[in-house]
Formats: sequence, structure tokens, C-alpha cells
Amino acid sequence: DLQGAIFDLDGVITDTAEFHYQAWCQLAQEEGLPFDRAMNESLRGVPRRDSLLKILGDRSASEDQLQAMMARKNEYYIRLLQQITPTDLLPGTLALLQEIRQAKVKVALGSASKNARTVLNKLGITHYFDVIADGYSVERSKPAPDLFLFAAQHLGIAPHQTVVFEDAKAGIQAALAAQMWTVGLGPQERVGAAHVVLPSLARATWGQIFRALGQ
Ligand code: B16
Ligand code: MG
Repeated sequence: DLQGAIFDLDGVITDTAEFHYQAWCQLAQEEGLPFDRAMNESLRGVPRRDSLLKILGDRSASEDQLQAMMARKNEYYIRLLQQITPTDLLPGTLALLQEIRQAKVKVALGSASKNARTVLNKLGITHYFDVIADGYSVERSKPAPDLFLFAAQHLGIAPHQTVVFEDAKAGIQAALAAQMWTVGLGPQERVGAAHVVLPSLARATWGQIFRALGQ
């Protein structure tokens, strides 16, 4: 029986991808590097440093330059985050969080972002989470299982009694590696490896997900 639910942030709870896009765009422009929406799409769930290395391509940079560029991108991103309000919750998210809490299931966040707490606060949903696992919690990022295992451990729930909601391929891989149940949100090509695939959380209910997972 499922006792814990872990939610990814970007692409599941809200679409910060657009803000990441704008912030990387500004940095790329200043640095004279190519950047477009397709490249941004490939950065879904990818931590800040790995994202920057991808954007740099074969351009080399010293550690200090990398740090400075990451700090600059984050400055632009944080500025954009100030516009977030509870209306930026993706459809169905709030209803599902409420239903899950009513079912006495524990809830954690499992996000690669170091800005996850700011985003949850701006969305007004911090109080729904028993545990927040974010970009500061573990060393190895998804597809390693570490972040989700950290979240389940802090919830005090076994992996096989935990379900993960994810929109990224690496996120589904991480949850499967952690031996957890998975709900993939998005196209089959991206999240097809999940136990259950839904286009989004719109109209999704806990009962429906529970049954679809054969619980
Ligand atoms: P930050 P998630 C990920 O969020 C984003 O999808 C990814 O584009 C971003 O680079 C990463 O967080 C790190 O974010 O720069 O705020 O630390 O999907 O894991 O919630
Ligand atoms: Mg995501």
C-alpha cells in the first residue's frame, strides 16, 4: 500500500521551464552562445552546472568563469521567479495534493532545483510538504536514485510504498532505480518507462492513480 508521494517541481507542479529559458537566453546572448527552445527542452530536470556545460558546448571556461556564469543566470532566474503566484500551479496539482493529504499519505518534494523553496513559497503550497528534497540535498543528481531515496528516508517510508510524479526521462529512471512506483507526465517518448503515463495532472485523482498502479 502506498504511503508516500514524491513530486518533482518543474513540469509537474509548475512550469518554471519558461523562466529557466528566459534566464539562460539572456546569459547565452551576453556570452555570444547559441541557445533555443529545443536546447532548453533538453535541460528539463538537469542541474544548473550540467545545464551550463551543455550550453557552453566545446567552449572552455575556468572554474571561476563557470561559477560567475551560474551566479548570473541564477540572478536573472530569481528575478523572474518574483512574478510567480498561486495561479501558476499546473491544473490538477492542488486538488491532488489535497486529496493525498486527506488520504493520510505523506508528501515530499524531489527537485533538482536550488530555488525549490522559493518557488513553493511563491505558489503558496509549502505547507503541503512534509519533506523538501532539493538541489542542496544530495550530491548525485537524477538519473541516480539518491534524491528520491533521501526524500523517502526523511518521510520514513519504504521505497516500494512510495510513488514519484515526474515529467523528465532522467527523473523516471531515478525513481525506477530507487525501486519506487512512477507516474510519468507527458509524452510516451519522454516518460514511457513509467508504470502509469498521464498527459498531465489535470483531473487526475489519487483513487484513479492508486488503482492504475494495481494497489
Ligand atoms: P536551479 P526539477 C530542474 O527542476 C529544472 O527542470 C532544470 O531546468 C533546472 O536547471 C534544475 O531544476 C536546477 O534548477 O538552477 O534552480 O537550481 O524538474 O528537478 O524540479
Ligand atoms: Mg521536472
